[in-house]
Amino acid sequence: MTIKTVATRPFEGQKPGTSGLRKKVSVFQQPHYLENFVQSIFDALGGIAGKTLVLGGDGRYHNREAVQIILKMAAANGAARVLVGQGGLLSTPAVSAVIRKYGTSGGIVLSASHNPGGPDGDFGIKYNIDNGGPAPEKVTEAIYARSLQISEYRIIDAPDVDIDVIGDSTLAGMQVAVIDPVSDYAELMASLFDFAAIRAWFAAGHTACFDAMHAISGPYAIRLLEQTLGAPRGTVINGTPLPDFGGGHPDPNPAYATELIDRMSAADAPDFGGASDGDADRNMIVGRNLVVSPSDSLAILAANATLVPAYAGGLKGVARSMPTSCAVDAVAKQLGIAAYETPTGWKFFGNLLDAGKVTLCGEESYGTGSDHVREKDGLWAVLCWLNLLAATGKTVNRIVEEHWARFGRHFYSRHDFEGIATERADALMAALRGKLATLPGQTLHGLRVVSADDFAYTDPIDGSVSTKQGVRVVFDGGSRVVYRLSGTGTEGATLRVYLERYQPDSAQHGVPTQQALLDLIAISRELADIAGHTGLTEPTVVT
Ligand code: VG1
Ligand code: CO
Repeated sequence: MTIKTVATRPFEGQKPGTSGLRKKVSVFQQPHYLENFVQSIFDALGGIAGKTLVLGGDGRYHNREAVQIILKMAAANGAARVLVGQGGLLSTPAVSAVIRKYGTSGGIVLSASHNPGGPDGDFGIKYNIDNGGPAPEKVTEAIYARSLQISEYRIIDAPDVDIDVIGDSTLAGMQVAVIDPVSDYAELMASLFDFAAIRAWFAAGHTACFDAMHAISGPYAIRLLEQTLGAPRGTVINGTPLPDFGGGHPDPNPAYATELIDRMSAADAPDFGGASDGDADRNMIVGRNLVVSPSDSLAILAANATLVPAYAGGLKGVARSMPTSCAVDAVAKQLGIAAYETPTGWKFFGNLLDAGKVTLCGEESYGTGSDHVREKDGLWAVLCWLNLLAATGKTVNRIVEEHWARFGRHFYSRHDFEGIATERADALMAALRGKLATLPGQTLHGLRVVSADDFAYTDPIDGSVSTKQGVRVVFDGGSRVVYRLSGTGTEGATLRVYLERYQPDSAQHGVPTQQALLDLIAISRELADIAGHTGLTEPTVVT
């Protein structure tokens, strides 16, 4: 087998966004495109000679081809060993778990997460460091810088590796270990939760529906829920991963997980509903006719964490991304623990988790997780909720309502305006930033602005600074409107508008969310002149 050194030229725009490099499949299919980025990762790490890496993806279109290319490049770059999920599959949280369990140098995740797949869909690649979490900004910046300089990459000329049979083989001196994608993760879950109590809950006749949305969580959910915890067969729906996710949009929210939402509003609805995204790191929790807001879910898990064996000793602290509602802050205050506010994206939680400052973290975008791995974890959240249901004997709805009664309700919604021309979106944000200084003290639709800024974050552990992380406008009583541009899309720009209102009065907790937020919605549209800048008078997706 010969090592080839291939001459190449930089591609523009190989800049990782909120979570890795995401582009259309056709972009990744260009000769040298993936290779350039992979070599840039290896170079930015100072080489991978003698190192062990983990490799797997969510099974979307182009996953298998990319796995073969990366294995051959890792071998040519002198890696000692690569642990690859059977079939090239590993969920994002499973990659994190495997990196940590085997103490590898890091890993590569192939996924564009909740973005649609298939030949016309999206593909993505992300590097995770040795703590199991997404590379921090200083690493992603080094990878990007390298991608602009690259002139050659290394790959071996060899037949494809058989990635479908579990076991070890060698590739030009590098060991390839094909591992079961589910086992290590399943073993970790069993160590965290009261499986006996959840098993008894199902045995008593309780029912659940988990929508894997034809994505990678299917095999994990079937193994854990149906084969380990005794949930009836058929509890997991859309459980076979497909390269195009069945043509769907694998994002577990009320707009896209409609099959689950329909089931949970039927007369014979199961007791519990859950769903996960393309790479299985997101989760949606659903009760009967009730979607639990992700921000509330984080707060509820924090308030009840000691019912779960792994967290019985209490929480060290909690963290949420800035646009996530302040519901978890209210819980932290009552528990007397610290609450951190970070920029959007899981990479910002890594240092806090590593330093033992926080145990639970969450994002409004249907992401929840803990210090068991360094990624958000969809099935973990589902198991947390099942553990709570089993331990308390309560329904999802009752747990949520009791939480609001105790802490007050943070009404919350995100309005996305998609497909905006990038220059227009940038102009909108620039105009908004230009206004910030004049806002405090102004009254808009009867609400007084108490502060307005562009969120900047100084990491309390390593002091690194991240600026321009979203514009936030805070009103009397803690209501907020937050604006930022998405960093995961592949076409034009997406403006995200996050809306939040705190309501302490229990008599008002049953008001429909969009109604409770009406004045904030009006303010958000006017303040940023969304229609003027984008031509859009209504959001394209509301969650
Ligand atoms: C979105 C979410 C963010 C999440 C990120 C990755 O980013 O808002 O909270 O961390 O996706 O999630 P953005 O920049 O588009 O708003 V995933 O499941 O796509 O890895
Ligand atoms: Co995801």
